Amino acid sequence: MKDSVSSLLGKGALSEGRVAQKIVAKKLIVGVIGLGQIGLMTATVVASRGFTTVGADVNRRIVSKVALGKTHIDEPGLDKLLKNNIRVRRLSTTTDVEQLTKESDVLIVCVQTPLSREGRPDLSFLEQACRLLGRNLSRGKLISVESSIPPGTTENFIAPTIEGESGLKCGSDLWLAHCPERLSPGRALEELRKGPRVVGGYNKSSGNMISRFYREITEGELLVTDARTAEVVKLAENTARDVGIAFANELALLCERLGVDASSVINLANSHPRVRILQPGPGVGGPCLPKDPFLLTFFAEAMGFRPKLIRAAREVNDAMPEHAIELVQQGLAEATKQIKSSKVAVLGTAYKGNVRDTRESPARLVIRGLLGMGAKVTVFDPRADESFGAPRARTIQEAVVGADCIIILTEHDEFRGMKLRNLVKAMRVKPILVDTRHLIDPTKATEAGFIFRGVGYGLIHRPQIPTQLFRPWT
Ligand code: SAJ
Repeated sequence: MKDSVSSLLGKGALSEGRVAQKIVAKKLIVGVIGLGQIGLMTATVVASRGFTTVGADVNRRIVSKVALGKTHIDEPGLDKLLKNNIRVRRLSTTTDVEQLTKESDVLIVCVQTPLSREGRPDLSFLEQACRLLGRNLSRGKLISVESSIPPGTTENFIAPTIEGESGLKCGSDLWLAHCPERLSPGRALEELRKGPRVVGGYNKSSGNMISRFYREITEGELLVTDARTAEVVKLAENTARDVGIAFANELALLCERLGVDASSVINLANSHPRVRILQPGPGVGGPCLPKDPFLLTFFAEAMGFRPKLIRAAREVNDAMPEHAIELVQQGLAEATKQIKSSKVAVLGTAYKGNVRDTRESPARLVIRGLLGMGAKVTVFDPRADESFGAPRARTIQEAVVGADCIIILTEHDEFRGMKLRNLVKAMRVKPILVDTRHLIDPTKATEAGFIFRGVGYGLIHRPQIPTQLFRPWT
């Protein structure tokens, strides 16, 4: 590459000023490694900001698809933005990471960091990417790792791997930072373009240089810190949400026991200016929340720290699909029906509302559980194709016809305005509605003829609280 950063720099000290000028002038080539959800959206947004961008993936099918301007990811606005950038040739794709590394000035690593079967962080994809990078690097490159990684990974794993392969020194021959991705499926492009970003530099100059690059990508604030802090920040964000949801779920179970409606409790409590309780549901899914608490705690645990709250929150959330099944059983018991001979219509398999993503969706466990108990299950999701082994219906009506029970698992907008009386008419006698997402007004459901159950809905039965509990001394 004639005017690449490395050729400009020569052998002397890295010149931050000259590279910074090239960043502002968008004269750098950006290589994005990994064209999964994060990588593809990142590459598209970086290209749309005016940088010549190349996306690489080992999966040839994805690479050829993206090269034609087609996406394998369902994200509002992505399709159009990708097509535009491919058309004007600002974005291209390759399977050749080695060539990409040689030609790019900025490298953004977006490979997956899953948990292994034994629940350990699996950094093999990251290691492979760092080795390939290291073997093909030259001085003066900017490397940003966006993948979620356990605390200490940049310092103790990424930098030594790159240095070992390249013979270059991170922080002096090249700039390295961990800039955790922060995009929520459904509004990801907006968050990439406008959201604040944390830039965790391997050293001070890495943090400064790489934040200059992100300055050109997002209009949001750039918060520069060290790499290990950034690693903890990312995982803490999702763990805090997981713990918050676990509180909402436990509160919902408590309200069911006490004969109170959790939905009213949460709305009223949230009128307090410093309280923000999240929503209970059928469990926590998606690619991040079920995994990130383990990435956060795994190494600390190996070093002798015993997390209590974080682990308990995971247990509470993991138990919710089972509770959703219990609500179906409760409803069927009230209708004097057996689960074995019943037909259950499941509405929603996506892990959250208004997306088609079903990764780690609680619907998987609910559907498998119902099928395992002998129920006949039919699934309808207006957005997701996955049905977790149950037959799929094409419409709500088709799913509910002849059903004994409906269970709502995802808060898609399509399920909000359902005509309850029409559903009742299509179902068998004593129809049951289980709402795990607080989409349906329980009074309206009962008026329409349903036996109603809901996560956190305790108004079915308000138990007498034993009087001796109030005066244990008498
Ligand atoms: N959920 C509830 N109750 C709630 C909120 C969510 O039960 O009040 C459930 C959802 O239904 C879903 C799961 O939690 O099953 C996760 O949904 P989410 O919207 O909380 O999170 P994700 O996985 O779609 O995206 C998260 C986001 N993190 C935070 O909000 C802290 C996003 O900003 C991150 O970029 C993303 O993880 C990521 O990639 O790390």
